[in-house]
Amino acid sequence: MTGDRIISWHASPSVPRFRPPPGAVDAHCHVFGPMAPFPFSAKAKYLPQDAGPDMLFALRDRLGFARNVIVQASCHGTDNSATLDAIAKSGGKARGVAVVDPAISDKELEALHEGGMRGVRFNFLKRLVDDAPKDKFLDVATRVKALGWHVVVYFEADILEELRPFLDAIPTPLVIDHMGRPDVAQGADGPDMRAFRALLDSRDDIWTKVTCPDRLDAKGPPWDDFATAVAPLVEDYPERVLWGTDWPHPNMQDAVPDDGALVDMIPRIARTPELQRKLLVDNPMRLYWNEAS
Ligand code: 0GY
Repeated sequence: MTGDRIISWHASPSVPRFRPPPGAVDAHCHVFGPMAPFPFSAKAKYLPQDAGPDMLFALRDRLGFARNVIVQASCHGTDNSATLDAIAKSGGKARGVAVVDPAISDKELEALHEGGMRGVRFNFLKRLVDDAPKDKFLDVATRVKALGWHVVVYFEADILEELRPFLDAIPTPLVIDHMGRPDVAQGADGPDMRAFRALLDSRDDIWTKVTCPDRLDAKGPPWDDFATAVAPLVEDYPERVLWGTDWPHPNMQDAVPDDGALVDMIPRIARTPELQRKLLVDNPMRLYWNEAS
């Protein structure tokens, strides 16, 4: 990968008007580098500027959050060192989701667990990864089950049907990134949301991140289509939703979202204090800070 390193995050995000409840978790964010100690993968599809743990924790505090779940970004490939470094520097306030080479040993998986990882991510976006071997992913899923982990899957709505047999075979709890990227302009009852609800209804251990209005709502801020399409989902699956900033917003350099405005979307999709507490505190704590895991 060559070319200029990109900046995909807002230089001075606003302080949100909405104050998250105490103990709120930003359950989908990343770190990029820093590159000197943690070089990007030779297979990276984008080359970002450094966005390391200090910046992430400063944003966490500015937005009024208490914890982070740091998802290994594709630009770091299967070397989880940068994510583990950020978790270690968090003083117990971060956990992680790893991306692994399917040939990883059980011992290496245990070391990732020790380092704070609680899930593994399988990415099916062709613009982000070269291949997504389902049979090998299933083998990994079976092995991480023993650690009490879950599987995070990232895909776009047009391949949901094709992925169903694979998703159905995963033996751990499943977390779907960004609701499988529905077209939110179709509304809460459009074909994409209906297909996604059918997936959620097929098992009671499938969770989703109600994230990324900036990626999913083509009309842009104030992201009304996103609010309309997503609020009913939060109401119908209150125990199985997670929320995150997605900072530093990989690949969003042409339309960097204001993280404060993203936080101000929360009361538009989780419309009561009880729903907000489940979304931001109870659910992510159950998945990532469960003492039994
Ligand atoms: C996201 C979305 C994207 C990127 C990555 O790992 C990544 O690079 O996840 C994307 O470009 O859609 O969830 O961060």
